Amino acid sequence: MIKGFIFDLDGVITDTAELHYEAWKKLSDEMSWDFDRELNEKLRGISRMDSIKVIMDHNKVTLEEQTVIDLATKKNDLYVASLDHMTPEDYLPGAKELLTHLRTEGFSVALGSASKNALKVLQQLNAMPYFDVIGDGNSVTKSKPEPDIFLYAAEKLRLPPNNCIVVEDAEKGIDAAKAGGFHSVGIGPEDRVGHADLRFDTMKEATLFEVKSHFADLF
Ligand code: G16
Ligand code: MG
Repeated sequence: MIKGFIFDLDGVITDTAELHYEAWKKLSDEMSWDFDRELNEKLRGISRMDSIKVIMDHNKVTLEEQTVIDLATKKNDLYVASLDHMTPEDYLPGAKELLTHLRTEGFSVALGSASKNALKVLQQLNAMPYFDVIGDGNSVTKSKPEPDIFLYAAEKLRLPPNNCIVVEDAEKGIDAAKAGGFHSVGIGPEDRVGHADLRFDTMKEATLFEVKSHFADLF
């Protein structure tokens, strides 16, 4: 029986990928590092420190750990400042409708995000009332593709993974859901989330009706 849903944040509820891109791009320009949208795609769903390491590897750069932390902090300050402009208009199309529908039908709902800024994003969107549990980048140490963040959210919801559907836009996010024994819904192209149990191109198509139709024997 499906009793709960666990949502990723960036790329599922709202499109912060563009804001992350702009902040990493600004830092990279200052450091004379190569950084483009293709590389930004590789940062989808992974933690801040893992992200800067991907960018440095790409540029064949090695720096002292403290310098890396300082640069990641600089990027984060830029990113957090850009969140001030986020408003309740900034849900991805379909996301608010699905969250509202889950509330009216009485499902348990959790957030399972890699971001340490998830609370600020939810507050900017006025999205807190849609969630029973918040799992974010501060809740666990091992990030996706490890299943820890989703296992944390499920435990707080008091549900076994088998009773939950994870909604994710990142390849590593679907890997994490599968590793934890969750049912999964992928948002995005086949080459990114084609390994999910069910896939939609965008959140607009991800209605509760469609999800229930696919997982009919589980509802
Ligand atoms: C998000 C983004 C990632 C970002 C990570 C950490 O994960 O997709 O690109 O690197 O959060 O964010 P922060 O620097 O704010 O802690 P998710 O899991 O919400 O997609
Ligand atoms: Mg995401």
